[in-house]
Amino acid sequence: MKKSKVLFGIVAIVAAMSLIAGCGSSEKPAAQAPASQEQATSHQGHSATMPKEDPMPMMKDLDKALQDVVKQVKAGQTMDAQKSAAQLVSTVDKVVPHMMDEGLKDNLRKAATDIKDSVNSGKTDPNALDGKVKVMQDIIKQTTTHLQGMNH
Ligand SMILES: [Cu+2]
Repeated sequence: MKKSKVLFGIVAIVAAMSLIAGCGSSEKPAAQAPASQEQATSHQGHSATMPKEDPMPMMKDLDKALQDVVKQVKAGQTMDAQKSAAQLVSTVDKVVPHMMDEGLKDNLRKAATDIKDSVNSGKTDPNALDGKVKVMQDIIKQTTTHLQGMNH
């Protein structure tokens, strides 16, 4: 009998504590409400359909993969260059869901695919690649600016 009373007491305390904790945590979203409302009305906001990840580190990956492709093609490391080019395209696929500009999406995809196709052909002329790389770098810049204009 005594044991069950003690047990009941513990249950009551735990229940009271979780109630208090519940109150505390429900205050936070209320305080943040104005900010999220602002996001909802902005057309440039990070939409609910987007993956919950920051695309900015991906832009760095994109830059890195592009530099790797250039280095490896110049060094004649075709296999490595093909891997880096595949990395370039898969990183683009991760960034694209965060973009809200259809034209820019297409340009980014096309620039990455162009480089991949060129590297995969096996006999990439480094000079011809330079032109494609410059195009890609310019689009990466535009994409970074585009993504910075959103709330992530
Ligand atoms: Cu996003």
